[in-house]
Amino acid sequence: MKHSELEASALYRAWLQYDNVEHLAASTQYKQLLGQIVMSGDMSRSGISGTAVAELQQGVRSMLGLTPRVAPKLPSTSAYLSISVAAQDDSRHSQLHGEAFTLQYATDNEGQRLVLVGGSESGVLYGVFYLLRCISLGIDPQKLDVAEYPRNELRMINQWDNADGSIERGYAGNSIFYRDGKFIADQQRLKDYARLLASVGINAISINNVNVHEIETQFITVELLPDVARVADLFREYGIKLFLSVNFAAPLAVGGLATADPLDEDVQRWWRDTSSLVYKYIPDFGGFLVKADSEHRPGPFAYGRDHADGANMLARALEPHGGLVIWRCFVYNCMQDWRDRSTDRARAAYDHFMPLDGKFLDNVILQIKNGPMDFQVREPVSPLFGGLQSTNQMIEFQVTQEYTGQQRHLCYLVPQWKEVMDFNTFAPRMQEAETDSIGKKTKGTATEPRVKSIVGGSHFPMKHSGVAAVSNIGDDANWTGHTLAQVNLYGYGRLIWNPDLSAAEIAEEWAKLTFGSDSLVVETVCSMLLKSWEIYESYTAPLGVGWMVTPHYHYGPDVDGYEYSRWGTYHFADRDGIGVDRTAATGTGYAAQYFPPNAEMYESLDKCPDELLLFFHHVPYSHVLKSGKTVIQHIYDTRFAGAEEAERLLVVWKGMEGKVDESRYEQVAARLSEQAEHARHWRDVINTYFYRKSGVPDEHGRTIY
Ligand code: GCW
Repeated sequence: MKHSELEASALYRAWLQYDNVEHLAASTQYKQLLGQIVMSGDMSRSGISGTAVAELQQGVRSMLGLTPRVAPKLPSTSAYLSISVAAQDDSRHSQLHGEAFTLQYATDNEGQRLVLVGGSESGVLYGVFYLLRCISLGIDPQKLDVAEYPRNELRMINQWDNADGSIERGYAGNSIFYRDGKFIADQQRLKDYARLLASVGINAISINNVNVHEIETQFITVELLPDVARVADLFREYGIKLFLSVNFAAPLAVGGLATADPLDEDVQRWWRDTSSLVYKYIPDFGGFLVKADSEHRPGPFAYGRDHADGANMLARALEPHGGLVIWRCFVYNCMQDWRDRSTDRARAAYDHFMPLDGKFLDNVILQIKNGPMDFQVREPVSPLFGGLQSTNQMIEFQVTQEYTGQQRHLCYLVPQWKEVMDFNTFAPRMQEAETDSIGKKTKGTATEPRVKSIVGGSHFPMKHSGVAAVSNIGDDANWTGHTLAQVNLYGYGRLIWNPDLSAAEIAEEWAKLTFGSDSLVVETVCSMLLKSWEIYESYTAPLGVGWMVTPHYHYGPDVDGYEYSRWGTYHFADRDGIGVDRTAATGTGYAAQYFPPNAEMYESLDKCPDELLLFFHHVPYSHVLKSGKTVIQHIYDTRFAGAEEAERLLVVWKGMEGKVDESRYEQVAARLSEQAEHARHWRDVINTYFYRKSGVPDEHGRTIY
């Protein structure tokens, strides 16, 4: 499709539809207020401010049929929007954090105005997107009196794009960054992506897969840095910093050295020189993202060094330039022998990284997956949150639906992320004296030790912290394969801007921006979204056990697909029962990695929540759940109900015909119909497997094969 055709398509415009809203009551007032923009004289007209103004003009033109004029001083008209960046010495605004903004309506004898003040140009840009959202949602401008600030410092998206144009775990076409080993020269699509990201407050992006292959290893060389710099230039205009995933063995692969040992002086020098080179091309480069000693990626273990040695070596190279090392904790033995019952993959990240707490330099951040395994439909929260108390950290989510239906099934992930963010780790409070060891940012004693306050940097003292997630976009016309999966990218940005927003609020906002204000459409879409995670869970792997998927592809049921494999991913189902004993008393001891009372809760068969029962315990099929059902009956009932619910999603969506534009209606209908069909397949495979294993019939005598 040509870019102009894409731009004209509702699929492509995602939540930035900017349809005409002149029929909404608030629009008349917005038209009065937005004819004239007064931009304070000291603000630049290029860079992020330039972007903000261009976005505002484009949005206002499209929604209100009016192009605002921009002037540096007060207009003769009595209504306008004023935009400025807070001066450091202005006491009213000195509290404004760099990315924060205030947006207020004011009126007096002289007239009326909207006043937008950003803590920086980025704050202005976020304020502009906020205002555009208000116009689109029809919010009365006279009620505007907001002070918004992001709760997380780093709000990052990780592309798993490869230079050959493929995307690891991508379910929406090919890369918009690369094709056939080269950067795509036409950057229009990248610009549109930057807009989408900035509109929800994302401020950092790593542009290549954490599995760094041959060509991407050369991104940090003279040959390819000019290309990387062009991408950085584009994202910079939207307040987004660029990071690269690097290959820990780059000194060998491209540096001509005989080793990548982090303690070797030549290696250290090579990374120092390389970092200086990168900063010549990209003065505000964010830093390196590293997957080391994980799934066959090189790392410090090869040289008998630990991960602090590895990360700190890179950190020293980046430090003079203000760069960060984001070091992933996804480290486990992927060559496990399934016969070995003593090794537990769930323990791995904690076992590797806890002994290193406090040993990382100030510009290293550990990036920790939300759960201890790997982005399953249901997992407990990684015990590293709360465990690590003297280390910068960020949480990693997966927006791309690898194990959650691959954007062919509907699965709104914000409710899952919210559960994680709200999880109380019960980590004991830090002593004030300990707070100096790592940095100045906070005393770290004010909040409850929930994941959101830990990664938000307000609980423990951390110099840097935040949230990252694997992107779900590709070059499909609708970006995300399933049009409704756009909500996950939107929701990710909104949630990490403010983790106190509810999943329902975010869904509603997105539905209105995406589909307009028809309340039936909005309510229908929201109800579908809010149930979708539960529905997906109810026909796939039961009770937190995970992994019953086709090896490698991870789409579709294969109960024993990972059972006799090297990946450390087992359910141990036999004729009597199922589940993994991770208790301290009789199992792998994983449950003891939590603080009390979580440790006791998971350790105890009685207290362990049903949805995670099989993650922590091996139980007979006759075990009675808190719901009053036996495990086997729960498996049957939820699979039957799940498949029915999936079918109902389709039926409900069919009611949207004629209410949603045809392209999006048809696209979603096709996906939902595949989901309904596939959910029946899941139901029958799972039920049949457990019926054959256990020999226990369904109480209701339904068909099992
Ligand atoms: O979930 C697994 C994926 C791999 C991925 C890995 C990781 C990038 O199946 O494709 O590799 O996680 O997070 O590093």
